[in-house]
Amino acid sequence: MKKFSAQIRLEILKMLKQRGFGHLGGSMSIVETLSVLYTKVMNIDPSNPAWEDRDYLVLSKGHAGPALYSALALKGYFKKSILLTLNDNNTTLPSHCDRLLTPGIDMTTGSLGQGISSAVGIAKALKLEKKQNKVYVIIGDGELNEGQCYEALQFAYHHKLDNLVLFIDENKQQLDGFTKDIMIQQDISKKVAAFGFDTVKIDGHNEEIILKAIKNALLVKDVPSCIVLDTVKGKGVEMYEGEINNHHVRFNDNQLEYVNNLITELEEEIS
Ligand SMILES: Cc1ncc(C[n+]2csc(CCOP(=O)(O)OP(=O)(O)O)c2C)c(N)n1
Ligand SMILES: [Mg+2]
Repeated sequence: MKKFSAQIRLEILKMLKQRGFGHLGGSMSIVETLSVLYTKVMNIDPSNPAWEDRDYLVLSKGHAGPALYSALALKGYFKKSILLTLNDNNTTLPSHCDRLLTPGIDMTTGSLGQGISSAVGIAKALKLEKKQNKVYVIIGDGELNEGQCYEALQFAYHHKLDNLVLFIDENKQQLDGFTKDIMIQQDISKKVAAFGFDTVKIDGHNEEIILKAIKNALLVKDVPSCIVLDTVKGKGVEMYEGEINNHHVRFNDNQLEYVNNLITELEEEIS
């Protein structure tokens, strides 16, 4: 899992380097979660992305597309070389996730709050069909400012969606600042627990702990689960970790050199 995390991080950096800019912070904070889901948890068939028995992943914080695209390419949903077309005209990898363009993307996202609503709908539909598929959904802490998220939480509890695992990426930052300065959120875990979710808060950068939390979540019956991920925005790219402007970065020459060095380090670590 650790190696897969490093590989995802490496691919994100290569994509953003090629483009010269991109959503770095929120991509890096979910690397370990994606790594665990795609190596140890999800029931998927990369050669058949539309397989009807697959588990679903909805990346509600759709701007973190580069992280998910990297995981999908590494799993073989499409060629790794396609990653370098991020944001190009006519690319299959737009900056935000699009289910009609990219193999392995289960829901189009980018308008914050809407992905979690789609996810609870998918989970309800699967329940109605008495199917065993699981639905994983990742939202941002800033995204929680969208009231629509709370409607989805109510819906998930009311409909006993124990086939749903919600991840909240609590990296304490959103687009242009710290969540505490933009909209105080108090204790996110307690809030989601108050909606009836089986909720835990864990280190979002430790693969073993994430795996254990997911395994526990899958044992819960009759209520949905939530795993609050204590994370660092920009994790693994020290220059940007927790930095106020790390949401969408545009590299200058110094930053590009730094990224190049990090790419070399990661390549050595992986080989
Ligand atoms: C409905 C909606 N409002 C505003 C935006 C613009 N926007 C894009 S990302 C972002 C911040 C999101 O913060 P968070 O959910 O914490 O994401 P992360 O820190 O994980 O990158 C905002 C406000 C949007 N995409 N959708
Ligand atoms: Mg955030």
